[in-house]
Amino acid sequence: MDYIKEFEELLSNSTKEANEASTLEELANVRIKYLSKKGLISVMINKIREVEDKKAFGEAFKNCKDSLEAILNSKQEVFQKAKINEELLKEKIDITLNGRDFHEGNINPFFKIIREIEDIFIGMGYTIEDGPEVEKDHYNFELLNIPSDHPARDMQDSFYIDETTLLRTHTSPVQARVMEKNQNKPVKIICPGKVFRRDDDDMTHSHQFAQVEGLVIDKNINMGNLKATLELFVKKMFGEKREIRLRSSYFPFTEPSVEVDISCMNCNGKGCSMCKGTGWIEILGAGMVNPKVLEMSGYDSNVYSGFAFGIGIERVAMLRYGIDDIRRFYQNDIRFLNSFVKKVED
Ligand code: FA5
Repeated sequence: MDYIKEFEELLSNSTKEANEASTLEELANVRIKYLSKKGLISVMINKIREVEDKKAFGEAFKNCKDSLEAILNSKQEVFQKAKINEELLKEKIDITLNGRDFHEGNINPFFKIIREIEDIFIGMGYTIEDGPEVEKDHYNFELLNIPSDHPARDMQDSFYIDETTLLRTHTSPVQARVMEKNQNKPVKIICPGKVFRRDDDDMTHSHQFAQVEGLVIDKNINMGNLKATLELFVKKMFGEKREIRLRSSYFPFTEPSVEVDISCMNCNGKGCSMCKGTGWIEILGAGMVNPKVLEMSGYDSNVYSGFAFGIGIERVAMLRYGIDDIRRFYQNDIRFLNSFVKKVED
């Protein structure tokens, strides 16, 4: 029965050491010393070979091992809780501190005006289409009745990628693409997007700008529908009092064609540097879709007619918000953007 004594001694020593341990590390060392594979209690199992009553030995071994494990586990739990509490105290958050200011962003004025234009036309039953900025000559010119020797190409000289591909010079190629897709079915779309052409940069011109194309095709569409649509758009965008002027013009893809001007916001029509002394600023080109263009895109021009327009987005924004120079849209001057946002929300 010697082993009983031995177990008692091992348990009393290990318990004493466990009670004396003051850190998690010291406690772990006690566990290693007695309970690891070669620990003082663990190796006692080898003595089972020497005893007769193996069952009693086994029970004594298990009791000793379980008792020490229970003591170590409960002490370990106490230490761990104390450690967590200590860390929590160190990480105390002072909720009386003022919060940090964060800067709230705004929608860029350029995109804001696009949304406004879209809202107006959606309200009139239009849907929104998209088209590629890198375009084929075929859609940008050919299908719009501007063959390769046509002088109208000179006015929209552009940035070519190769002989048949260019950065689109206007959003009108979307007309051709939409007609091709719809083939003899009614159409009522707008398409906002970037356009590019070799142009002098000044207060109202840029070599890269944006347009919104509009196209309506159905039976019995006439010039009166076009005029009413543009008048409604201008009044919704600029207010009931803003005047518009239709000048007859020429586009190879519309017949007849018009250019639409709005009285200058900067000088109220008196004449200033912004409107080049005329009192008017041109915002869009429009007209009845040339029957030849309808036919080229697969429509029967005896059944269908349509109108189209191309609005200069920056010009609309300039008039709407009283911006004097188109280049401000591209300079990314935060002072301009901030003052503009306030102005819009006033
Ligand atoms: C066109 O681009 C035609 N595709 C418009 C059109 C569509 C006519 C459908 C008929 C039917 P235009 O080159 O005039 O037309 O340009 C249309 C509008 O874009 C102008 O009224 C103007 O508001 C704007 N715009 C033209 N050139 C510039 C430029 N360099 N910088 C800024 N805005 C411009």
